[in-house]
Amino acid sequence: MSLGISAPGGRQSQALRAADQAESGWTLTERTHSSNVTRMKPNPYAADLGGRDPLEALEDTPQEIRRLVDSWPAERFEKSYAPGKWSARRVLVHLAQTDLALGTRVRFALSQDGYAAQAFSQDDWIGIDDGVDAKTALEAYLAVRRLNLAMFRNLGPAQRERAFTHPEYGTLNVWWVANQMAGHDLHHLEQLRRIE
Ligand code: NI
Repeated sequence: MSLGISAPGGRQSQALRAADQAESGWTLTERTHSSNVTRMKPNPYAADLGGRDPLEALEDTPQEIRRLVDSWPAERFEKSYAPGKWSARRVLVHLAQTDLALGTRVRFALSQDGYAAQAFSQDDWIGIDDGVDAKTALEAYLAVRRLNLAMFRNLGPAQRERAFTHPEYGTLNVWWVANQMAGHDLHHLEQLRRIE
């Protein structure tokens, strides 16, 4: 099965394993991180983002996902990239939920001093919206992303550095979330590319 993304050596597979670990338990692995998040826990999807500008990736990846699945017949959305993993439809629901949750987290962080974010379980969340079809999930993801992208684009330097706390990640800032979201998209794009 083609992975769809070429990567030198074993770097990509290592990155995917680390991201899978982060995905399942929202735990963190130690790795280097970009300068704008120095002293913070590393973004678990940094390797997926690969040094790209997060704003550019946040704009492009949803469109890439849309183009990828545009011509899929309905039954393909029920297929998974690996045994026991989410179907394509659930991946799309998860992407929409993630933009809702993380976009909301950023808005709280921007508007409240000392904001303490709550963790959420992606496995508990997925069942909540499991009744939705793939097209609805995709449209929700694309629409909420447009809103979030406009928000991220509008942030000044102080807003990007606006800090909040997370029970597992510790002290983070708003721009860390932008990088997290951008890498997270690419992580799931890679999964969708593996569905035949
Ligand atoms: Ni995810």
